[in-house]
Amino acid sequence: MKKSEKIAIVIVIFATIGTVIGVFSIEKLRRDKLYTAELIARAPENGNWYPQQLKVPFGKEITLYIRNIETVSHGFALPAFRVAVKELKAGTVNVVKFTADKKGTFPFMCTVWCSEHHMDMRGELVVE
Ligand SMILES: [Cu+2]
Repeated sequence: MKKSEKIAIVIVIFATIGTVIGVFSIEKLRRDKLYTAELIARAPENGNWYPQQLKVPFGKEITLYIRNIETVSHGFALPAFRVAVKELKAGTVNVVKFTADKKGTFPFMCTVWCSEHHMDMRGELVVE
């Protein structure tokens, strides 16, 4: 084997390894930005939102699963991040996505008249 052939083989091996490492690095960076959270919707007399104070890390792309475990509809609004679900139907899971791009404490609330205590069906999102 000529010296130039050996060099060519080494270059191909390094290029292949480099590509694989590059792809995995980009994928890891993308995944590091993702964060998943869950919220349970219940009327105040049945325990209210759980957790009532939901903490998420700053700078992440949040996927929020909102599970309505009751037999009545609820709604969801998180005005600071322009996120809302008109109706969380009884027994369903709804998914909303937003970027937690500001730190602080932000209210979220139910937007469907679900019980006489509906106005107390509130919680807060803490981005830290
Ligand atoms: Cu409600």
